[in-house]
Amino acid sequence: MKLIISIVQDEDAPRLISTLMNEGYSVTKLATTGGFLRAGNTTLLLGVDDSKFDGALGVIEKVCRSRKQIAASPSPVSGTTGAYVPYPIEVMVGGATVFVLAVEQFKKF
Ligand code: 2BA
Repeated sequence: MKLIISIVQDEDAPRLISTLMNEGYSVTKLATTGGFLRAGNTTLLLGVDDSKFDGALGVIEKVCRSRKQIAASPSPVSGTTGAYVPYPIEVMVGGATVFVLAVEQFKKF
């Protein structure tokens, strides 16, 4: 069994969750915040049997799109002196950032 941790954009989350559920996957949704943009994103936890692992990754890849986002420049590191004037920057976000962990044990009580 594997644990898939997938960070996706909020816009993609509803369709991704419903597609995964329709295909028989169990999903947990966490409301998260990206450290760089400091904007909301969605983290999904999926525990999947090895036989269904490729299918889950395929759904994530199919549903999640990359998008350009305009954001304020990150604030300077602490200790920097002077006024901070934010300026807009364009970053490409997503489709999905995926981590895969081997699951040692899976139990439900
Ligand atoms: P954020 O940290 O808000 O990052 C949003 C996007 O900003 C990133 O998109 C990337 O294009 C850009 N970005 C991030 N850090 C940057 C930096 N130091 N300099 C310049 N541009 C930077 P994605 O790479 O698609 O990441 C989307 C979200 O996935 C991230 O939101 C973060 O929440 C998560 N993420 C990405 N890589 C991660 C990692 N190695 N560990 C943990 N979370 C990660």
